[in-house]
Amino acid sequence: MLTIHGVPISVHTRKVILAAIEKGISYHNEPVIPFHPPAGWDELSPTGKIPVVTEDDLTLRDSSVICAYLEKTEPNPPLYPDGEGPRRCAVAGGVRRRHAVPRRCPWAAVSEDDSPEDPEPDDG
Ligand SMILES: N[C@@H](CCC(=O)N[C@@H](CS)C(=O)NCC(=O)O)C(=O)O
Repeated sequence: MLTIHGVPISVHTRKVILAAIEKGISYHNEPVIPFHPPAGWDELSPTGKIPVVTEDDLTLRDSSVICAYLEKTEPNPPLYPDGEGPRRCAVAGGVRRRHAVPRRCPWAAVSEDDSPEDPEPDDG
């Protein structure tokens, strides 16, 4: 079974947990707090960051890498929309490149206030 090391208060850990739940993948959550890590944590996470996923002899670090792995392992339901444009938006939103994401992109994890230089669409 997949073990997700990290605590859900971390947005990156939460992202991985939500991906697993969405895909119906069973997991065990090992609640690692990065500022009070367990012994040997630096071997699992050389950068000290959460989340880390382990499964048998596999160790994955970085939430986007982990989500890409989950997407391959269990393609349904897909985490990313179809089509090049929406997919680019979703990936950019996932890494929170706030000002690089157009406001109209519905998949981007940005609020309207985050894109001040993106003008309102012209209604006319
Ligand atoms: N790019 C990483 C970022 C992970 C990250 O920044 N995790 C934070 C918690 S949300 C962390 O572990 N911070 C502790 C530290 O930097 O020492 C990912 O997507 O997994």
